[in-house]
Amino acid sequence: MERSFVMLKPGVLNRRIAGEIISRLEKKGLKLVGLKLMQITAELAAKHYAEHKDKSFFSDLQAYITSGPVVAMVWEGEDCVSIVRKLVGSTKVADAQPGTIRGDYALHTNLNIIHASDAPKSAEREIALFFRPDEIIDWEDQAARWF
Ligand code: 3AN
Repeated sequence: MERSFVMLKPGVLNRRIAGEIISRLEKKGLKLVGLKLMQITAELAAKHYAEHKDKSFFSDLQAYITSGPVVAMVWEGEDCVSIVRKLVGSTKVADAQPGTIRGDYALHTNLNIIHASDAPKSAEREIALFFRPDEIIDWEDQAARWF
């Protein structure tokens, strides 16, 4: 089983669409094993987006991601990382297909609503940044035979 780190960025709570987005991941059959509301610090944002620290959009990205609460989540399932990336859609919102989360809910790339790990290795790193091991619940999935 693979895990992915997913984060609903600030603005999602303002728009009252957190439930709708979480529902899309649930309906796919993925299993939610970690969930919390967090106010991210500038330090945590810098660690999370370390690969972008020299990009022109980094300061805007850091300011945005720390501007309000985020919903941090860990999802689990077979091929979870790539499946979630497909549900999320392209980074550039103009390329994000209708039916994907970014395609349906985001108009601006710098406010593209949701983060999802891009590879299993990044998922491990990001989960460790945002969650203590005891905050992830390895619950027994009675419905597993359906998915
Ligand atoms: P993704 O979130 O799809 O993995 P990354 O890692 O390339 O994409 O970018 C991280 C975040 O930085 C994006 N979610 C978006 O908020 C922001 N971002 C990426 N590229 C741009 C860009 N060209 N202009 C503004 N913001 C960007």
